[in-house]
Amino acid sequence: MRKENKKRKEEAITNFCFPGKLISDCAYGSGHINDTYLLVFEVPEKGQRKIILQRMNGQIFHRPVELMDNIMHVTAYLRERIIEKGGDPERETLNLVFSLDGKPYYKDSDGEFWRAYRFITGASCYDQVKKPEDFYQSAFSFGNFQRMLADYPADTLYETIPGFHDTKARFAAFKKAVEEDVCGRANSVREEIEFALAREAMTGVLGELLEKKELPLRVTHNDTKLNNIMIDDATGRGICVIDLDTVMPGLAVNDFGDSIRFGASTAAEDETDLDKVHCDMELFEVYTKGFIEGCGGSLTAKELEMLPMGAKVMTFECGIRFLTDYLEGDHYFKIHREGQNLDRCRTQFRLVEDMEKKWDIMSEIVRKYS
Ligand code: ADP
Ligand code: GN1
Ligand code: MG
Repeated sequence: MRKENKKRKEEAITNFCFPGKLISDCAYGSGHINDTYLLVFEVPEKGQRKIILQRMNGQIFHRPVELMDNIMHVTAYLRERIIEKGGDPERETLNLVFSLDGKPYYKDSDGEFWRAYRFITGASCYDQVKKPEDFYQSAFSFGNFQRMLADYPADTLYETIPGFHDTKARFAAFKKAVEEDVCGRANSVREEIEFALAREAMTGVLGELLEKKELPLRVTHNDTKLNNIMIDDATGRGICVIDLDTVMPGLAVNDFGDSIRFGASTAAEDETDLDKVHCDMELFEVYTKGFIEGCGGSLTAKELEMLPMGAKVMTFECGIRFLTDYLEGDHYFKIHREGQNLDRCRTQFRLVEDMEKKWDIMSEIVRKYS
């Protein structure tokens, strides 16, 4: 019989090289994928030490050893770049804690994979933009992350989720979910299904440009939500890019777009009052400026031109992923209430509609900073 989660967590905790005595342990953060815990240890003569412990989502990440190999090598590479620039590698990149048997993960007796990071102190992650400066900082950090990894040997990275931003494949999966309708939910979401079907054409745009080599493949983050950046509490600067599960070859415009869909929205991702959901053009501008500056002149003319498309396609893709998950019975994204994935889908589709209306303004803003 499988052990309950608490027992597995205890097993994991005793199998990492953690300092001192555990004094508290609680669920942490608002990610949709992994189970994250904050552990606090009391270390004699040194005070408290905090650790982030995560149970990696085995339903989603089928090759955790390869994934951790990516993270170990990418963080080691970033550490060198940060040191070269006189930065602080303890706070500006993730630092793995190894297991007692010297691995960057621990596999428990049920076959679940756990990993641990030293907690980055004096910094916070935000689920919504409180002040535009924070959004600028996240934009600069994600752009700079890409720039720092520009010479990283991309062919050594494993593809942790094949076809992660293959929007066409995501759309095919959505259509299959509608046809199969395993939960009998399709009839109640006809409007959303029609909305998606009417926009199929956009799913091929970026993939085709990549195929024609009009957009370059780069090492990208691929999950550039605002809450995947740590912002220094004292200086207000974006200090560390976290959540490196999906660092893989990808498109710069997708990294830009995923940030816009989450951070430039005037409402939460699961807001139920759609009248509150807009794509804020002031935030769009702030992010555009920060991302282009963070990339330090490395974006090509075509990439710059396609930034608004990245925003629209990433928002649409995320919407169809939420809708697919709702139709399939909510097995991918964690939910905390019935219908949450449908609500998430609806906000994304509302944002897509709003971007369609604001297309000229978005293009104008991008031109201003290009
Ligand atoms: P998920 O893939 O589920 O989104 P994340 O790796 O993004 O998981 O972690 C979830 C949350 O945990 C983050 O949003 C952040 O608040 C916190 N977190 C993760 N790593 C660290 C760290 N090294 N130091 C401090 N907080 C962290
Ligand atoms: C997930 O892990 P988290 O919560 O940062 C998802 C992203 C989605 C996002 C939607 C590995 O991100 O792709 O855009 O939810 N991550 C994975 O909020 O699927
Ligand atoms: Mg996250």
